[in-house]
Amino acid sequence: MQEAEKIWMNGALVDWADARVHVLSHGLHYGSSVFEGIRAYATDRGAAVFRLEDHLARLERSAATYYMPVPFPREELRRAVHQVIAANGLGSCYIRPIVLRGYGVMGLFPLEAPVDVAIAAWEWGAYLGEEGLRSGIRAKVASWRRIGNNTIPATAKAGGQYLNSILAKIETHKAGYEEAILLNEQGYVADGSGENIFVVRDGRLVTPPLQSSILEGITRATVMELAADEGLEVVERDIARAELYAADEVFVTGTAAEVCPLNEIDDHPLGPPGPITRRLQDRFFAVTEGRDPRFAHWLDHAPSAAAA
Ligand code: PPE
Repeated sequence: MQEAEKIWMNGALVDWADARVHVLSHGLHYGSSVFEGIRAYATDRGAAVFRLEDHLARLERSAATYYMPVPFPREELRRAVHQVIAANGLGSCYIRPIVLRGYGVMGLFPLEAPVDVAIAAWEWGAYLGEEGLRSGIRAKVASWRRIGNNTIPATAKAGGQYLNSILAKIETHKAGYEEAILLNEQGYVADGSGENIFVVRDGRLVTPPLQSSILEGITRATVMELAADEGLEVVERDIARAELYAADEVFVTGTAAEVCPLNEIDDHPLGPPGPITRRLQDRFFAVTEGRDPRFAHWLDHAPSAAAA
């Protein structure tokens, strides 16, 4: 990974190498952490964090699901995000806040463990590759099913649940594919290992509903709004596996992955990225890079030096 200089930890900036937790931290043993992935983009007015408020709200909801109090108010975390970007001299970057059960208690009852909060930021280019963004990637349906909603709630972005994605990712990587698609316990399409998924057919967008064991993706919500703005119909419904093969276009969305076309699924070619994927991808980057004034409210600009 591309290291930066400073990480915000429990209220102060520390050197990158000093942002440590104890090896007996609860979060490390039991996956009891919640986190966010956020991106900032370089704009004409400096770095702008995309939908920061929405990400911090989701972080609070994720923590609340696990009865974990976040020991800092949202406004302080918002300032901390800007502080980390500024302290590291970053423009376009990926931001990773994490709230974890810390050191002090062992065993599964976690409520007495302290809660630690850290925010790191670093340069992270195209998650699925620049070439992937341009030409699409090859994906395969994993044999591992997405964790059911009554096993671990998909709506909370918790560390432990990613073991499921990691199994799917390794399996499909070893098979020679660039991304895994997971079906849920009912056998319908859920999502990618770290992305939501959209299918385009006859000019309409279809995406799995929240109850199908997916994360309530912020990029998903963004794309749904941009699609509506483009006059495109978006339907949330169960998607059968074979519908992926019959689709006109398929793409995935995520903070890390952005809007990335798939060009092949289970060795069924989908062809080069289609016009609707392209249009939404172009709109997405125009919005995140501050080139679309109508969606400027999604950009959280660093406070100016004078105001800080
Ligand atoms: N589903 C899953 C399972 C998921 O992990 C993500 C984000 C999404 C959907 C998209 O959510 P959103 O970012 O709000 O649009 N995955 C994060 C972690 C990726 C990683 O490798 O780490 C991300 O994109 O930051």
